Amino acid sequence: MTKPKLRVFSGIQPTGDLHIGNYIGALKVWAKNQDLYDNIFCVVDLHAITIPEAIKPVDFKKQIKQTVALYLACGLDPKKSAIFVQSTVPAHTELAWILNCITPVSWLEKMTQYKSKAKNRQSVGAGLLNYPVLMAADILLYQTDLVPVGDDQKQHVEIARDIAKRFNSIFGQTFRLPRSLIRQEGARIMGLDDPTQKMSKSIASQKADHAIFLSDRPEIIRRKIARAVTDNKNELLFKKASLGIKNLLTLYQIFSGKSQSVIEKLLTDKGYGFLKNEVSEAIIAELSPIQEQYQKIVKDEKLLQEILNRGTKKVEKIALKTLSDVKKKIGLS
Ligand code: AQP
Repeated sequence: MTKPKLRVFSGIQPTGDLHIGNYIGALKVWAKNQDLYDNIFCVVDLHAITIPEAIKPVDFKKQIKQTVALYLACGLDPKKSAIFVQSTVPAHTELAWILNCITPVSWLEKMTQYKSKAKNRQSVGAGLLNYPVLMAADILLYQTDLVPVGDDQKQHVEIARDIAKRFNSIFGQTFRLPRSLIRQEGARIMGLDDPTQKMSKSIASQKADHAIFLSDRPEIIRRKIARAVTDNKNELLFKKASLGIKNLLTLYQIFSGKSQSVIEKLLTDKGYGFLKNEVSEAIIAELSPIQEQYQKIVKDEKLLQEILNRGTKKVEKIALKTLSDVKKKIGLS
C-alpha cells in the first residue's frame, strides 16, 4: 500500500504587490514541491486586516484576485493544489477563538513579528497580538504536516506546534504537530537598500529601492539592483562577502540555478558591476514568463472565481471535520 502524502498548508496576505522575498521563501517552494505533497494554499485575507490601515474595502477584493492570479502564474496548479480564500471558510475564525482561550498571552507577547510591528504604533489592535493564534488555527484545521514559509515565519509555526501540543495534552490527541519547511538558501531575502532588514512589503511601500516586485519591468529591476547597497571591498566569496553582497550572491544563486562554487569561479577577477548585471538578467529571465502568464490569468475573473470555489469546497470538508472533533473534545457539541 502506498503511504498517504504529507499535507502542506501555507498562505500569503493579499497586502499588495508581492516581492521576490515572498516568491523565493514561499511561492517558488510551493510550486516546486506540488507533486510531493497533498497541498492546500490560502490567501490569508483575515491576517491582512491585523494592521487596520491596510483595510481598504474596494482594493481588497482586487488584491485577493491579483494574489490568486500570481499563485497560478508562479506555477501553482489547481489540479494539484487546493487554492482558497481564508475568510470563505469560517471554521478558521471559530477554531482561532477556541485556541485563543488556551494560549497564554505571555507566549504571544514574545513573538518577534508582534514586537517589531507594534513598535512605534500609538495603538495596537488585539488582532495583531493574536495573529499567531489565527495562523495556528489555519494550520491545525487541516491536520498539516509541513508549512513551507520564509525564515521570518518560523517562530509562528513553532507557536502553532506549541498550541497544538497544549490542546492535545489537556483534551487528548486532536491535532497533528506541524513543522516548518524552510529552504536552506534564500530563507530570508534582505532589503536591497538596507541588508540588515528583511525584504518586506511594508518597508517597500515607503522606500522605492527596497524590494523587487514580481510585477517590476526589466528596466526597473536593473535600476533597483544597480542601486543596491554594496561596499568598497570587492569581496565576492559567499563566506566572506558583506551583507549586501551576500544578498546579491544569494539572489544570483537562486535565480540562475548555479551552485556557489560555479558562481565564485565565474566571478573571479570580476567586480560588483558585473555581479549586479548578472543578478538583474537572471531575475528578469525568471520573472518575465511569470509576468506574461499573470497578465493573461488576471483578466479571467470567472476562472479565478471557479478555482477559488473549488478550493473552498475541497478544504471545507477537512476543516469541518477537525472543528467538529475539537468541539466534541471541549464539550461544545
Ligand atoms: N524577505 C523574505 N525572504 C524570504 N521569505 C519571505 N517571506 C516574506 N518576506 C520574505 C515569506 O513570504 C510569505 C508571505 O508572507 P506574508 O504575506 O504573510 O507576509 P510577511 O511574512 O509578513 O512578509 P512581507 O510580505 O514582507 O510583509 P510585511 O511587510 O507585512 O512583513 C511567508 O512565507 C514569508 O515567510
